[in-house]
Amino acid sequence: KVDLGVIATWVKKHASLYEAATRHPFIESIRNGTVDLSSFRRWLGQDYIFVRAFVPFVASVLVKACNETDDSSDMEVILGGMAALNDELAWFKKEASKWGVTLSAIVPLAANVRYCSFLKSLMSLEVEYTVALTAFWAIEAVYQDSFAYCLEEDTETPEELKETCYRWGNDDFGEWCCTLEERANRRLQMASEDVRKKAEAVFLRVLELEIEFWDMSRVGI
Ligand code: HMH
Repeated sequence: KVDLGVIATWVKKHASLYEAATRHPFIESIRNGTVDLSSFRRWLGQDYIFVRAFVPFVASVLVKACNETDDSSDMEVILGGMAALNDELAWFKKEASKWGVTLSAIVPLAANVRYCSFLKSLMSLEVEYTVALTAFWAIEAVYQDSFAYCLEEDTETPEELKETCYRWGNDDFGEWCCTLEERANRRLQMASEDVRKKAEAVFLRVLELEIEFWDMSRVGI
């Protein structure tokens, strides 16, 4: 082990923003059992809209991987992520009916609209594969880190929210995120300084958008 990967150095360098995204008051409230269920329901409905917009973004990363990378492992890791999104959409429908949330009636709130347009901008052919791959990692890593935190020992996470936490907080998803991080690190290491700078900026933007996304759960309370 010589040194940290590029991504680990960024997480260290921007630790306070990373922590704001992964230890948000909404996540803390799930973890300590004080979560307001209307906030949870709002998050659930908004996240379903987000995931629907996330699918074409991930597809665009897959296309870039097939066109640009020398190594087929990238494609396989991204394809694994896409397959998981198929289950995820089905899960949202099931979970929404359990909580009495009508998905067809959800209107995306401003922060969600901003996040979905950001995803759209990343789908442009002008966005380098390495930059898009880094964004993909960051988006998944924030959820993995946040929900795994709610499943640690001696937490008060309500029983009825554990399945949600487990969806992103489980160890297999954690390992998949690590693999994705390694794939992104490999590309970042061989990238130009210019591309590395762009990828770092995109990482920071994802963190900001994730914070605003969690903030949405608190609208009106
Ligand atoms: C807002 N970020 C948001 N929603 C998600 N479902 C994920 C990340 C992870 O898939």
